[in-house]
Amino acid sequence: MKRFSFAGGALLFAAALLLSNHATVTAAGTAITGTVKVTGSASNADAVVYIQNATGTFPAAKAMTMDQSKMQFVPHVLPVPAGATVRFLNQDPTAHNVFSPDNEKFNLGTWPQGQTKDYAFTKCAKFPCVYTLLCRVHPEMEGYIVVLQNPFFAVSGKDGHYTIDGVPPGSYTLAVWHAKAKAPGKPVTVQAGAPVALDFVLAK
Ligand SMILES: [Cu+2]
Repeated sequence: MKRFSFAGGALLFAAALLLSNHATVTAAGTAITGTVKVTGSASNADAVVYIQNATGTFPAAKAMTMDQSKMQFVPHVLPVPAGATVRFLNQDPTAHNVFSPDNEKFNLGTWPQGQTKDYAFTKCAKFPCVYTLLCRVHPEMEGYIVVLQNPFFAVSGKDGHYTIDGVPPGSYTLAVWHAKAKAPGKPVTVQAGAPVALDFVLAK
């Protein structure tokens, strides 16, 4: 009998866990989707669309990676939430260096294929906080890390499409960052269960 009620308690506990998981999913919010058009450019990729300021506590940033692959930074543009650690992996048979002349400036040194260096983006006072990434060995290499105030952001694909998932209900400014073009932010009101679509046209 005792054993039975223990099993029952375990079941209840499991059900409660499932319910609380479900509640988290429901509270995870609404999608903002749309397209970005970069005027005069063949590609609409690599625009960062982001919520300028959000309140509340956010889940801990997951691990982010920025590779050095085929003599390029991959991805070309990596948005991360404030405090995130980025792992830089050299995939090439040649040594790469990674440094940034922006903000607090950093230089991670030079390292060979298969090795990584980590850097934590914890020093930004205002957002977006943009770091140009360069390599002293290969001056043609360039990438960007865009540090943002919150985790609600997305990068556009070549077709310009972007999707920001899980935005909590509220009124925000939706802004866009691109290395070579710009557009003003737009006000957006997000309601639970009502996906929002917003497009941007960027110009130099
Ligand atoms: Cu290099």
